[in-house]
Amino acid sequence: MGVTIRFIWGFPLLICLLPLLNNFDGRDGGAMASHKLHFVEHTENLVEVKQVYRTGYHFQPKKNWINDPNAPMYYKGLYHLFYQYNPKGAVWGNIVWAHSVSTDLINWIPLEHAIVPSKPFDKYGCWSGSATILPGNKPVIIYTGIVKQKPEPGYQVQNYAIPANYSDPYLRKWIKPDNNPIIKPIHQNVSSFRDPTTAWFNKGHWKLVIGSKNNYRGIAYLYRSRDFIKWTKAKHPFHTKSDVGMWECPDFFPVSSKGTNGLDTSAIGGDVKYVFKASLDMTRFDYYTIGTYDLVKDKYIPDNTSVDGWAGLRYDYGNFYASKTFFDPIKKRRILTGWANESSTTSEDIAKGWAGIHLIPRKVWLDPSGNKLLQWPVVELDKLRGQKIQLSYTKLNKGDTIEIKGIVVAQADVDVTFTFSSLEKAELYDEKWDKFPPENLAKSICGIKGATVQGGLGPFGLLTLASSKLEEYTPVFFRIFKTVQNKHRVLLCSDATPSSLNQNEYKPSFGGFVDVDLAEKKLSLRSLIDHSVVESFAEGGKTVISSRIYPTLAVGEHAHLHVFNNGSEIITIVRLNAWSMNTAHIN
Ligand SMILES: *[C@@H]1O[C@H](CO)[C@@H](O)[C@H](O)[C@H]1NC(C)=O
Ligand SMILES: *[C@@H]1O[C@H](CO)[C@@H](O)[C@H](O)[C@H]1NC(C)=O
Ligand SMILES: *[C@@H]1O[C@H](CO)[C@@H](O)[C@H](O)[C@H]1NC(C)=O
Ligand SMILES: *[C@@H]1O[C@H](CO)[C@@H](O)[C@H](O)[C@H]1NC(C)=O
Ligand SMILES: *[C@H]1O[C@@H](CO)[C@H](O)[C@@H](O)[C@@H]1NC(C)=O
Repeated sequence: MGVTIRFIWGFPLLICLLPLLNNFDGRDGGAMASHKLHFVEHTENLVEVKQVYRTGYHFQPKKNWINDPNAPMYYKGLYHLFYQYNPKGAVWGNIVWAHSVSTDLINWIPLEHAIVPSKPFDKYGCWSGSATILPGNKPVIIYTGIVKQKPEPGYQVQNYAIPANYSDPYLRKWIKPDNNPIIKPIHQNVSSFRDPTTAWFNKGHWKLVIGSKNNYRGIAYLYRSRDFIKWTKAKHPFHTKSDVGMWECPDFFPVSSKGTNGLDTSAIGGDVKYVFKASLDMTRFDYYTIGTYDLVKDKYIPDNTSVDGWAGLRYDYGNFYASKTFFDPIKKRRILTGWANESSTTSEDIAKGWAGIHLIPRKVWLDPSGNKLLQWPVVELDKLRGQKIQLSYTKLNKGDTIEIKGIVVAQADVDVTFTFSSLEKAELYDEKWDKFPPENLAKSICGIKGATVQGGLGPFGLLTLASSKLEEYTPVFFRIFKTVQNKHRVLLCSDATPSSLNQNEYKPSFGGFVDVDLAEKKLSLRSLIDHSVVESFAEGGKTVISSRIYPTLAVGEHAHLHVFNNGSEIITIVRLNAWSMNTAHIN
């Protein structure tokens, strides 16, 4: 479960001032769902809302609320994605497991709901869970069921579900056997016991972990089973950490220390490291550590290079939560998928009829340094690339902007490499900044040093979803600092502060440091722009930031894209490729 239970039914409906663009059709993929008008639910007066903010190639249902991705897997030629979904509206509630399938992780076909509340063991909700493929190619799902509404947010147990027909590659029908629940809370806080992981197998047992807490201690409880039905709690948690709060949606998986291929969740061996991820309910970010798996103690131990806490590594320093990975046995890769909530208000969500998207599935693998992951959009995304614009060896002086024209910039993929001749002009890193809470350091500096604050080496980067006179824009940029010890720190910012004239939106100045060797004096940036989302990957996926944005002017064909430099060091665009993205067939 990835949602804070703070929504209440019955919001008074305010139809907000969404810009109503009459003839906008900036999407070049034909008659897609995004062109349809939807009717606002929960109202007596049905109101038409033009869908200028719907994404063209990010995963969304046709309408309503969506949160966590659940049980992603590959089965008989199809990728399966389940997700937490409210069939009745654009706010959290009435959660079922909706289900879509795909052959390429980009285009999706919707199927009937896979798991819905119907039995005493899930009467009040079917919350997040994971799939495991048992020997003989037999998928099984374990998910959290809510059996009682009290104590809030609900009394939680773990249930399993199996396909009704293993011959059906669509896995349309799922059976919830009557011997559920298979795991009940014993000494845990019964309302903080959820989101079972994919199970892995070793030493004669299947093992999985369940997210929990005890006061402010995050806990991943380990359970073992020989037959997948009878589960026993291990004496010790698999991993635990004080002062972090509830661990939602834990994920545990091996990564190879050689190459970029993924590994099956049960892999063990010499060239294998491990990743443990938790979704921090208190900060609403997904953080992870790299570590080892002690098979004797059956425990995960983070490496001393990974900070284990709020200031730890994040998959994404922006809007990204409740993520999950799975192993793709066909392309031998591990794929990460996560949820991005809205930056619009609840009443705006109700008016537009939907809330939440999933970000583009990313391949993840271990950085050669061994102390972080690299992430990159799945290669299948490239098939959506259409009209292309290219720039090379173009200089940007301080204050210069170059507009990228000739593509649909509100639905685009931009990949750019910058270079500079010296590090001399890097600004001094202000030691006072170290007083910011470490988990907010990069974001705080991005807040102080926005694109309009001129610098030495940077800021330089992209101005995405910009209006014609820059009344609105979302800058995604680098800025390089030099510490008193003469070390360089590279900051990536995705700053939504100037993104919208609408005062009600959530507009954080997300930021993350990029751990990069500047010897080559080069930095690369790829941004996936899709109407209300900008997903940016620095340096081949070392640092990723996603922002959800709701401009009022920079929508559709009124959006512009620029490359800019606002630092005194001259920046050269070595190469810039930008493509219009075709609209994917999604649900
Ligand atoms: C199971 O699925 C297969 C493949 O779709 C189908 O041919 C068969 O009729 C299904 N069996 C049942 C009992 O529905
Ligand atoms: C149990 O969980 C609930 C809901 O998250 C919380 O209000 C309560 O403080 C928790 N109790 C303990 C002992 O952690
Ligand atoms: C971190 O762990 C490695 C072994 O994994 C060890 O060699 C190194 O000394 C440790 N560093 C610190 C600061 O504890
Ligand atoms: C560059 O800085 C100047 C001075 O603050 C500012 O007016 C301008 O808008 C900045 N350019 C960008 C692209 O932010
Ligand atoms: C997404 O919405 C913003 C604005 O309401 C909140 O501040 C975030 O906490 C929230 N993120 C998640 C993961 O729920």
